[in-house]
Amino acid sequence: MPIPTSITSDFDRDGYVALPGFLPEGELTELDARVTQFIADVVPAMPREHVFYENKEDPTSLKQLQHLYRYDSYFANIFERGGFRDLAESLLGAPVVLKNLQYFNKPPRVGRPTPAHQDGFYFMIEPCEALTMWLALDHVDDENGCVRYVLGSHRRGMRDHGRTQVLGFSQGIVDHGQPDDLANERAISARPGDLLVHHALTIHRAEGNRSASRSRRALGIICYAVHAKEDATRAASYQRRLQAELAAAGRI
Ligand SMILES: O=C(O)CCC(=O)C(=O)O
Repeated sequence: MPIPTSITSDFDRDGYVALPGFLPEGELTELDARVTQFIADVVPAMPREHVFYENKEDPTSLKQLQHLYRYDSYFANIFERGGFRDLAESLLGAPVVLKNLQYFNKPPRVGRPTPAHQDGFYFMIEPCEALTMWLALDHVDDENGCVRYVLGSHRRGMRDHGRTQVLGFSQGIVDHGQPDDLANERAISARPGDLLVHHALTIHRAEGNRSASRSRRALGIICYAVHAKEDATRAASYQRRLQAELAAAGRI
């Protein structure tokens, strides 16, 4: 599928692009039903390091799932079928490999903020050529915690990150909130089926969900350019340490 050059040039300039109505209505309805079914049928048997709750005693506080495509081929197929691969390859200008398919929610009232971060810090790849596609499943706005990007931040290199206490976002930018970060931040509202795409160096964050009744669900699809080499030993060792720490603290 050819991708209009205005989309690639906006992505190159801003570090993100918003594509309203990316997923057609019928596919969105099916996806929503599949997600609901997955949560009911598959999640109870998933390993705890792939399932995060705001409060693990409360199933309604589910906040994040990792690697859905490993558990259900429907989710692997949407990457190939839904135009996501073509889009990612056009934006990165290279063939890509699918690395993760995540579910994010910020449950009403309890969904906590997402710390400011750059995904590439987590990815441990060289060169840092990767992107995340964030597909809204709900109406998302300021009240329930929309994604906020720092315009053009993908052109200013990797910032220092440090440990946070936010489950699912263990690293955040230590000095975020500089005048440049604040002046260039853009809050992106979205409707179900809208797609946001950001570069792995783009700074982004989200507020918590302040609404009393509206969830804030999304899928996150992560791709690396095939030539981006992962420091797999370092990444696996970080994951092992993090999971041991979270398990010891009773968080997962
Ligand atoms: O859903 C969020 O709050 C943030 C998601 C995110 O950081 C990402 O997809 O890279």
